Amino acid sequence: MIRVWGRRNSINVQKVMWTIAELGLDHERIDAGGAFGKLDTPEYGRRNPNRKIPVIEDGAVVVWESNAIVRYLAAAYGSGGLWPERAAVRAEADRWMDWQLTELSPLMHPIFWGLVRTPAERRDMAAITEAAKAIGPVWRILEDHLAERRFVGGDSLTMGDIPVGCAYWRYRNLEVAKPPLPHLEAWFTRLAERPGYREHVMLPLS
Ligand SMILES: N[C@@H](CCC(=O)N[C@@H](CS)C(=O)NCC(=O)O)C(=O)O
Repeated sequence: MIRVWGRRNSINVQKVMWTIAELGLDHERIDAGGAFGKLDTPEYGRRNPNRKIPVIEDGAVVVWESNAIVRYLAAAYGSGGLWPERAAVRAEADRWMDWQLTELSPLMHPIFWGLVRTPAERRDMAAITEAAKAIGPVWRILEDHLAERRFVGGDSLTMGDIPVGCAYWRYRNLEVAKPPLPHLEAWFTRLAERPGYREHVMLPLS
């Protein structure tokens, strides 16, 4: 049984929970982080010295860093599915996972935190507007990629869809100016057919 530490409104926990759902793995999730706390104990520090969520325990195996957890689960339990067997296909999936962390997340962060987790009177609207303007062309890169594919890695869902799929749910629900993204919307419709995406990702933003 896999134990997941983390609250369900964290995007990084959502990546892990959606992956677990896709793989049909036996699991339990323990609320931690945010209002749930629990990250300051010596015991938690031994699990993750960064004192962040998510962390998973799979028997004696402990993994932190959400995209590393998704890769671990896909490799251990999803070979030929979430984890493409061919290295070239796997690299296609893999790079969009790094892209989410390095290109998308730094721009998503000020928009999401500004609009969702900051009271209206304390919002830095200039910073939000600037990040929203900058992120449109970044999303357009994935938009163009999906013009010729059903999923990020090709014809079927792979681990590559998971981080960007979680980020896109947030983006499409944030009230900022967006460029037209018809291929992303078509891909989103395909993701929304998946019970694991609906249950763990398509939640009200909080
Ligand atoms: N790069 C890390 C980031 C982890 C992270 O920043 N987690 C946030 C939640 S998304 C956290 O632990 N925040 C402290 C808290 O929730 O109390 C990952 O992808 O797992």
